[in-house]
Amino acid sequence: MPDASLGSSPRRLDVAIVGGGLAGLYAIHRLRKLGLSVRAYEQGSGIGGTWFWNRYPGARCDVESLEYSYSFSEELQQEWKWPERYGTQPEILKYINHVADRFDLRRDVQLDTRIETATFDRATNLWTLKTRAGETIEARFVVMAAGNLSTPRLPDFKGLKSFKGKWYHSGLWPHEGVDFSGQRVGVIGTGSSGVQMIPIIARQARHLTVFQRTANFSLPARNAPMETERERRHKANYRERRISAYDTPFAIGGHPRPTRSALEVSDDERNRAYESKWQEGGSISYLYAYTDLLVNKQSNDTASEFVRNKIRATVKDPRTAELLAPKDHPIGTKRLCLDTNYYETYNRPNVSLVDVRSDPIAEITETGLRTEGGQSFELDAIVFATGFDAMTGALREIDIRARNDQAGGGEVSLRDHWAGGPLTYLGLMVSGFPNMFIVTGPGSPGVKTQMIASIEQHVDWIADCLDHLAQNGLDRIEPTPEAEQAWVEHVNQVADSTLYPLANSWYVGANIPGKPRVFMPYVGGFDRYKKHSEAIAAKGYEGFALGRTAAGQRQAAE
Ligand code: N01
Repeated sequence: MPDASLGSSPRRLDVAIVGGGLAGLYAIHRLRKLGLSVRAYEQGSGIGGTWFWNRYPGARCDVESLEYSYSFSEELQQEWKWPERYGTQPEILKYINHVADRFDLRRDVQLDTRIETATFDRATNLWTLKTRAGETIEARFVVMAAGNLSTPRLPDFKGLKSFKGKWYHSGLWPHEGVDFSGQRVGVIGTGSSGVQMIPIIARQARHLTVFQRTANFSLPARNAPMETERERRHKANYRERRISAYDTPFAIGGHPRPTRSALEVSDDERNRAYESKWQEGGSISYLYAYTDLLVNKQSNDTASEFVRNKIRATVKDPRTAELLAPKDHPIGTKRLCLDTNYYETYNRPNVSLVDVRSDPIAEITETGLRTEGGQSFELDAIVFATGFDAMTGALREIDIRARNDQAGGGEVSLRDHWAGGPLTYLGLMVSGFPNMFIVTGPGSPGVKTQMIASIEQHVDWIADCLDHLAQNGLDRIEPTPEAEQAWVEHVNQVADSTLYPLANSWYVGANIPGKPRVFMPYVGGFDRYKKHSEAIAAKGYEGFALGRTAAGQRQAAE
């Protein structure tokens, strides 16, 4: 419900949180413990973020459920029972709602509230946020927990308005679900969302046409009901398992650290190792088979070719198999997909694959779509699994500004500051925008890890930082431009030492025409990042300018 204080004097908070997903909810819990007044503003009509919006058929997490969950409460992680190896969207949303109730978080979440502007005034040392409905909020600090994959993107196709059928985007799926029975359906996009929904839509639709621009690597998930014994063993030392997971690059435990290069072993031995990972299911275990799969092209070629051969052995029509076998990027450099019967689906008589790389979609028509080469497809429904304006989209949609305190002093906007690509220090803060924290922003390892581990690590870091400020009578923190620049350079150097930049992925904004091509996530690993960000805090927040302002002191006293 929109807030009742609308139109009256501004609500004053210690911390305003933007977003009511996994990050925003944990921020409420953690920051409240410091005695701070907090409130999260969520544009959806329910909590859960990604898991609230992405309700497409087959939506499921590709990190195992015993890992993809909060670790902050031992009771919670012991009590919650995941029914399957990988959580489905409804199950994860149920879990998030359970957490909100169990820790009484809802009273500090305001739903149906979109933050449109956020302005920091150096003279008052306050952030002022405005909602679409016209409410004003003042806060000493802001935590942006708006998500990395939360701005759905529709390609700019001509003619969508003229389409007489129904169309959907994976990230804005109708809550009541969609029944495709008897319909001619087109799915555009073969990333993680497309790969998950295609086998399920194929079982319902009269005919399914998949429009593929880039083939993606996908591995079998091997989902199954949770094994009771496995769950018992995991829970017997959950805490220790989490700690050892935090000491790995992906913050995911259970996979021994590789010790050898893929090129150090014989072809037979390597193929046996890949086969065993393929049978085991899951992406981390596969990429973790050898030390150098993400840094050495020749090593990666062996892992890529193994999967291409699996595709060729699965898909009966050789032309379709070759189209599905990715050749333009090394495996793992675009987000590796996990599937259940994805490649097998192309053996169904009611499924066809169209290559829109060689013959791009020209326009949506009244009755379907047409390619530049003149092929026409009659469709009753079109599904856009075309992804998101990743990592920067949600923050760029908010008009974020900071005002100087000198009379007549200028204003900087985040959109301008990021015009050439996102600039952050540690993915946590932006120079020139004091007292604004980002959870798993660009420059953080977040999207390359078990996301909830990164969320908890970032929010804990932010909470410790706010505590440090309070304990020391300080009220302002911002990164120095030098520290920000050095971090951005470091993020890029680390990326350049890997194979990641070889792919046209959303990690570099390649899916958005005109977006600056900058490598956004930190791929040096969660383990290194955690140690580094903690060391920076221990050194008195090295690279940050901390301060005490007259206005800030007054507010703290109020
Ligand atoms: O989006 P994507 P997604 N014409 O950007 C194609 C997470 N996630 O929603 O590669 C034709 O990966 C585009 O083609 P190309 C996960 O981190 C996790 O699938 O740009 N095609 C691509 O095939 C994931 O990486 C889970 O050439 C067009 C597809 O649309 C991220 O979310 C599940 C096009 C978009 O793929 C995003 O995944 C789902 C055009 N004009 C998502 N424009 C799990 O945990 C775009 N495409 C399992």
